[in-house]
Amino acid sequence: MALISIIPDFYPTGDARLLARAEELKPALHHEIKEPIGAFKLKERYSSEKNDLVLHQLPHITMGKGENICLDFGEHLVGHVTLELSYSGSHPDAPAFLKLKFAENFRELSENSQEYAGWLSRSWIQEEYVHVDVLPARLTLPRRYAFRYLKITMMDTSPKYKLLVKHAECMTETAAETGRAKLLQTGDKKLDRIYAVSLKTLADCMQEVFEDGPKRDRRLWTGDFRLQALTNYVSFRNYDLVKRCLYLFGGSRFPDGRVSACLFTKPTVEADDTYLMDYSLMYVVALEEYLQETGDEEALNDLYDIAMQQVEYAVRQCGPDDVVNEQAVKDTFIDWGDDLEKTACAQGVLIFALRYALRLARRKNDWSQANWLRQRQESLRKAACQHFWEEEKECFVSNGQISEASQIWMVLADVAEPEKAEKAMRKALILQEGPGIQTPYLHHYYVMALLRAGLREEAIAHLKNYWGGMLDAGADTFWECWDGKDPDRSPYGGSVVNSYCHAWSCTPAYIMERYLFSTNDSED
Ligand code: RAM
Repeated sequence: MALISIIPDFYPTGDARLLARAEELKPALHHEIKEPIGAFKLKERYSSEKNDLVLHQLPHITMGKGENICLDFGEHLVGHVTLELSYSGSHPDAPAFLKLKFAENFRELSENSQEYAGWLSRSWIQEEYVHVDVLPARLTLPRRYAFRYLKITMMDTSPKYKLLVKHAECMTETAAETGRAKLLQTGDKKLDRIYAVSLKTLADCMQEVFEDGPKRDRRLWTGDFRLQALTNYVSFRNYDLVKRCLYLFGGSRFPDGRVSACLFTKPTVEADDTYLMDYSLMYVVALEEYLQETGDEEALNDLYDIAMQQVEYAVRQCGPDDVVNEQAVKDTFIDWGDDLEKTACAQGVLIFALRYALRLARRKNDWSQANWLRQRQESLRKAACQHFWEEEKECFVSNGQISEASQIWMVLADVAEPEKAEKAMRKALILQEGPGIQTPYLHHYYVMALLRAGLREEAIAHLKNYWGGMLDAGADTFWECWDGKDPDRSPYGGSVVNSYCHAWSCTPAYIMERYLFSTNDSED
């Protein structure tokens, strides 16, 4: 499924006051200098076989035409790279022509990007061709990269000299105050590591906004943002960054008031011309959760109407039978993959969001709105039960399809009483066929639905299997998509553009802290 929305003559709104407030909340970035902890050569340019090098000998290893050196920084980094280059032999009589490839994980390093033929732009692949006219040189690259490995390939020198890489360093960037987050000790090593890696994932995505991924798309997406905000509350507690993002989304919207699925901040703040109904509803959820954390009256007063607009728009997408219409289903993301029948999911997300909208209305003492929201919540819930629950199958069925996603969103929406919710999630646990779950985004909601149905052990097991599976496959930060049975899977037609540090994958820390190993009980 290619998610490309192009609306000709799209002019998003610009609310100067909200955007000015967002600007005031822009975070200071924290920096550290990091150096490689290891080096190796790939046997062939695109092979996964390597020969290790001794790091302290690196400044003396000469590189001739066609040779490569890979630097391993030992952890995932986001920042700006500087290389100190020199030469051995005669005075260079021709420029050094290098290819630099940054890779978030080892697989990506050895992939040949020329073979990529997917639908997302190949410009996301982090590689550069560089000419260095004068050696020695100190080369600071203008782009910010997200990477653990850097492969330097000598495309050409001349017979008179060879290249030396004297030194390499990265000045990292993050808005997270990493010292503020404590690690969790559960007594289970795998869970503890999952916790630590999910915080690292979040920290690397925390930049001037909550980015979805520092390699790609490097921007603010509503669905990712809600999950980042939650994990941030149990770790780095940067409330201003959450508030800034709420104001940004509010400050630039569709002309009819809808919150966009994602937003650009440069050169100026501008909503993207992509609307996803479930994502715009997550704005409502995220605002309410932010207020639960902070009680921030200013944000409530400034953003309440915007939140209500999202709900009202979505409610208008329901037919006379109180079920979401075809357009709403088309506008709903839920997960990657073409095969998922999303009607039950779209209905579920809407009912779920109504719960949060209702809390907002109560906070605001807006009682007529609260009344209306309650009625809509109840009628959509009843309709969902009638429409999607199938007694003989003991689960929710969406237009003939049984999927994990439908069970998840019906359960999170509290559509059925607890026994039915448990049956639905037990069905999800044993489903063999169907569209499956493609991304950590839906895996997050899967774990939440297991917990809501009272299946705590199953939820823990899933955390360990799924996120633990990424660790076993070498993750330093959690990935945008992962399927242990098909490690090459990509929603984009080629895994070289996948993001290997992806915000929507950062929630295990939140789940463990708020639901599994903490004394603080939370309602949702
Ligand atoms: C991709 C990104 C982003 C996600 C959207 C729907 O472009 O992975 O994180 O929210 O899709």
